[in-house]
Amino acid sequence: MNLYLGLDSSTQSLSAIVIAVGPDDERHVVFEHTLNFDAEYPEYGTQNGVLPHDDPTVQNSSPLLWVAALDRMMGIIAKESDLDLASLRAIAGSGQQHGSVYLKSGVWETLRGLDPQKDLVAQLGDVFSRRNSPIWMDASTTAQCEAIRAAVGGDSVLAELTGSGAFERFTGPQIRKFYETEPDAYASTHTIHLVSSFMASLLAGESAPIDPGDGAGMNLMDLGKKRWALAALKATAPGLEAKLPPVAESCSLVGKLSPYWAQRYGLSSDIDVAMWSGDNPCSLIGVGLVKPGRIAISLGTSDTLFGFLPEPVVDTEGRGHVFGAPTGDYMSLICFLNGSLAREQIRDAAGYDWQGFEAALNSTPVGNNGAMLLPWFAPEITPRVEQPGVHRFDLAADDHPANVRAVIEAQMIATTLHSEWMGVEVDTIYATGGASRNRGILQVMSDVHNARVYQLETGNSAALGAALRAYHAHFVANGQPMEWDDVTRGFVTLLAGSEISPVRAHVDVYREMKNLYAQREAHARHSE
Ligand code: ADP
Ligand code: XUL
Repeated sequence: MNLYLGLDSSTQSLSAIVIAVGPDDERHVVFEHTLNFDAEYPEYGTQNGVLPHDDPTVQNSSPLLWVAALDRMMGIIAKESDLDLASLRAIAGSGQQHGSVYLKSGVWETLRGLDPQKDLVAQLGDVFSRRNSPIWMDASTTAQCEAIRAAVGGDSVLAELTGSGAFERFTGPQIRKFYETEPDAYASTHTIHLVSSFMASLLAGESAPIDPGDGAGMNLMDLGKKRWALAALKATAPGLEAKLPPVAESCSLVGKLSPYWAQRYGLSSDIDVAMWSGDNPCSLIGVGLVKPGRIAISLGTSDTLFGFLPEPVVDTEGRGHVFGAPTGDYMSLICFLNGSLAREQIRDAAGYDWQGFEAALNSTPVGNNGAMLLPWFAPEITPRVEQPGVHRFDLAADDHPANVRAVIEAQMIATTLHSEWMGVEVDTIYATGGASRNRGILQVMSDVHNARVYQLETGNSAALGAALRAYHAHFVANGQPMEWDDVTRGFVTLLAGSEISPVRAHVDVYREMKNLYAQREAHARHSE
């Protein structure tokens, strides 16, 4: 058996999945574990993985918390699992996208000279030129987005070049804000990493490149050429090129596992560290979207809708993104910030647990007797909404069951309205993420999209995708490239009995409702 480890450093947790490939090609997931940040690391004071801040548009987390979780997870895998770690061949990972880590000069010497007797947190306390990392939920860079757009010649120029118009959470606007508000700290920054490349660097003990999947989430990378776009860098901050690691293909290796891990946890020093990527590119692999025609909807902290693209198709209206796919192709993505966040607000206001939430959803009629809401509990990414607010139509705030249905219908209608630019005829949707276990939600998804919906056997598609990328990269490095279908075979499997089909009468109700929703959405945004 050969083992491959996939790690997923997400907003709220660090997860690990180990896959095994046997001599007769038998394939199994042999280990899964999750460390929840809030619960396991109360000393960092995060709430849902985010540090509280007076300004609700500012959303930071602590890079040291991610360091602590990686150290603990490697310890759990090495000491508490029954895995035969002599068979561990490669590690890859997935990181929440857009988040950035700012490191002082000297960091790479520190990483190379780590003492395996001490934990990582004790040794890395002083390597950051910015204590906290802005993450993808941050919406505080509207002014910087404006400035970058103006400097490059408009949003559509930026989108053609980098795959996306300027978005608040993207790393470029975040870097510009850091440069503007803390110029000295910016000047003392030697390297700026993404969450993904930072975590890969910790494992390899050297600065890891950024892959085109996560690099495309920065507003800084030339999407076609897969290298830094100098015009975008110039529009962002001075001296930026020297602070960024290079871009390298997703299927390449960063190096070998550094001596720190080998000595601290008795692991072999011959384990490949493969490139990390963003959670959405990793999920693309983890749900088996290695060919065009199907989409996946991930219902996590945020909701995302994504699909494989053989060629980059840029959204000229600026709602969506195109990223590099780990296969070397492209992927389309739209992100809804008010995903689980909004569902949790409605659930908590009603005092339900998830079972109660699903029962309430199922007890209310399709179309909700005309009641509707716009679910902008926090500033929304798609469509762009700066001033949060929940708009209710023919809906009393204390009618809890109707609010449950209204939030789900709103979210699912928004996913179909805002994905039209991708031009994909959707007949099949793979549902993933924490809320995909809620089959009531999946029925609404199926009816709104008029498509069959399937769940996958492994819920954490980002961690699974990372493990599969480790497997692929290890073979590529050994001169034996594999077809992606061959990589995912046996691992990405539909959950038996999970198929949900659209109900014709419901599809008709939602077709009508979609138009009304679009009008109300447009009206609410324009009167913002
Ligand atoms: P992340 O984006 O952090 O990776 P996950 O994909 O792990 O998030 O999803 C976690 C979320 O799933 C939780 O915050 C919770 O809101 C949601 N969730 C868990 N179980 C259910 C359920 N039965 N119904 C709806 N939502 C659920
Ligand atoms: C994608 C996005 C989110 C994060 C969540 O653009 O912002 O999906 O990657 O982890």
